[in-house]
Amino acid sequence: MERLNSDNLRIAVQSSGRLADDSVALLQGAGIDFDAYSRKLFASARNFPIEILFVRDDNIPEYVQDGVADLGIVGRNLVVERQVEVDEVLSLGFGHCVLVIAAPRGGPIATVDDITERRIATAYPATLARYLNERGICASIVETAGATELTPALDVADAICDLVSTGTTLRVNDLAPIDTVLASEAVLIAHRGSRVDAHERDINRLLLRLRSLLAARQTKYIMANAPVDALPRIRSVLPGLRSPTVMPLDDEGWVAVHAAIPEETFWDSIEALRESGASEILVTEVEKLIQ
Ligand code: PRT
Ligand code: ZN
Repeated sequence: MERLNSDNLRIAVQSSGRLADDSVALLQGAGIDFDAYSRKLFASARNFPIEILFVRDDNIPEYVQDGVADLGIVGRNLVVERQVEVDEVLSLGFGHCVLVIAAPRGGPIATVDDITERRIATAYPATLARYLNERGICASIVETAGATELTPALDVADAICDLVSTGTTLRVNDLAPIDTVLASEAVLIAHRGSRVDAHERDINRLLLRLRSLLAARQTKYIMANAPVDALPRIRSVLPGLRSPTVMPLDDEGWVAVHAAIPEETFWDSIEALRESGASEILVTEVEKLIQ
């Protein structure tokens, strides 16, 4: 069997499950070339001194805390629940979900005030306990290992505290959310010990790549034509990275305007651009954005 190269940086990712494909795609998008096809216990990158460990997500917080891996990709919900000593380095923009308290629709629990002295089922007992403590609410926590959404119907609990993404599971079980405990997404976490110092250079190289990939995903590149006299207005409405690039067109009195704009306000910018007099607006994806 192949062995781990102890000198290399190690990153732990989920082997299968909700975060697995996006984690692999992120690393590969950052130009790390490895065989993710077989998902053996680990893979060595061919073009970067890093080893990828494929494990259950439950193990990732402790592996990173204990230095089995230097880095890990895991849901913030697990990092918070396990109360591990790691650094959260980057939010990765996938695996979005919220940990919510929910209760049977139309039942006696309609707001947070109603959960006092009630039973709340959850697979996140530490996070829920902290939430209750902070609010001075006294309620009992029923620990579950899965299928938390079924516990009210089985009269094992009066409410639940569980992860939600689309909300379908809550709806199907006739539960309504009453408060948010934690907003979560996949995060990159890092070990705090000396192993990491030895790998600082490679970690920084990897971070630069990941940041440029994440920034690119949040950016669109636009090209538009506009009459020269529309430029002052266009400049004032384009958020751009710095300022737009302006090039003369063959057609006198006209210019081409190029700019990188944030995805978040994309449609607002396009509308403002059109109202400023720009036309023939071309939009493309940005592959990397290195700052
Ligand atoms: O096998 P392994 O232990 O590695 O995986 P797992 O089964 O424990 O974890 P997995 O793959 O289900 O989830 C991994 C991570 O994905 C979680 O820790 C979260 O950070 C994140 N995530 C994002 C979610 C969801 N969305 C989500 N919807 N984790 C769980 N769910 C559950 C939710 O609780 C509900 O029961 O999926 C169900 C469907 O959700 P709705 O709202 O879309 O109906
Ligand atoms: Zn798990």
